[in-house]
Amino acid sequence: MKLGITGLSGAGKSTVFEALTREFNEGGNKTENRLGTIRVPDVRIDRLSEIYKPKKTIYAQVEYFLPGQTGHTKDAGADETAWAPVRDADALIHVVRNFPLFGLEEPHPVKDFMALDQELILIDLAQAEKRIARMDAEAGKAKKPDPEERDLLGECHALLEQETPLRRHPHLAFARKLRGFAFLSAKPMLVLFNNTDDDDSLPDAGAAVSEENCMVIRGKLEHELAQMTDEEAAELLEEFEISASATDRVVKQSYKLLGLISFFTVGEDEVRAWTIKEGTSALDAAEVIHSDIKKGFIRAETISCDDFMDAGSMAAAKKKGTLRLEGKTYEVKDGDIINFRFNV
Ligand SMILES: Nc1nc2c(ncn2[C@@H]2O[C@H](COP(=O)(O)OP(=O)(O)O)[C@@H](O)[C@H]2O)c(=O)[nH]1
Ligand SMILES: [Mg+2]
Repeated sequence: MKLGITGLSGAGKSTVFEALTREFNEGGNKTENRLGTIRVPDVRIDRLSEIYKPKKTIYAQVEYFLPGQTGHTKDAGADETAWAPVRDADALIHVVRNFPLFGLEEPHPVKDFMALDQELILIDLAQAEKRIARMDAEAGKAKKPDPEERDLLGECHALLEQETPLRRHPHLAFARKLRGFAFLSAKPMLVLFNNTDDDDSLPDAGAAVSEENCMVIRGKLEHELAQMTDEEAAELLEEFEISASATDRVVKQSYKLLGLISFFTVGEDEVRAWTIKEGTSALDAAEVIHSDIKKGFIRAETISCDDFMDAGSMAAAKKKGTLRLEGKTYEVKDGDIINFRFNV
């Protein structure tokens, strides 16, 4: 699962990527694709690790992908090739410039956001149109095209024509029959307004972005913070009156955007976060750890992290009845601590 970083040229994509991943590439090759894997901060794992003092502590991770593009430039039109690198991303981070940059016009964050969003809608529209025309041409033939797919595409087409991104309509965005199209506007999106150092408020955007997932990041400031020692960073945080780096929030939000949650396994050897899709059953969660655990699944000994912290220990939790046995079909919740009982 990875998030593709997109945005107009000069929006701060490279700056944000480096702040998030802490992988710096000063004066390096700007046209190379970059992939960064980083851990998802989680206080629950911090606490569990303090309690169990394991040999290893493993956090969940997310991946960010920065295409080594020449970039989207204004007035380029709906340039499909510029989007090709993020086609297979599971979600998009759209970085929007909200700071003055020498050589570029004054920032117009909302206008910029909409320009690029419209581009992605147009590309989807053209793709849907082409496929619909093909299907309709084949409708009279012996091997008829799938009517369900045709209906879904018709729905997409109508929405796209009204400049509505498909991500607003989950039944289309997640439709199995449309998966092969990898529509760009169907991908979950986080809009990151990249502000100047002394401004941490969302731009006045009105209705235009009210339905989007929006966050503010001060890219340059975060980029500096990411290169500092903890003491230096603390000083800067104080100076700008911020309680914590925004990158942590962005990373957590990214994980959520992908529809991912964590369950935990604990012990003296290892405290570990495991990543699953929201809605995953205990049986399928078992497989994430090992196929044998799924095969020999008996029960999932389960407690929420909060209940565990309340009880103080597994023994106390058992007495209180908050440590319980769940079966194969139990839907695992974010923050469950699970011990799978299995038989091979
Ligand atoms: N003042 C300010 N400058 C920034 C910020 N983010 C990026 N920049 C600068 O804007 C320029 C373009 O940034 P870059 O990350 O290369 O943009 P990209 O083309 O989207 O990858 C660089 O000179 C950055 O140092 C920011 O938040 N504030
Ligand atoms: Mg760049």
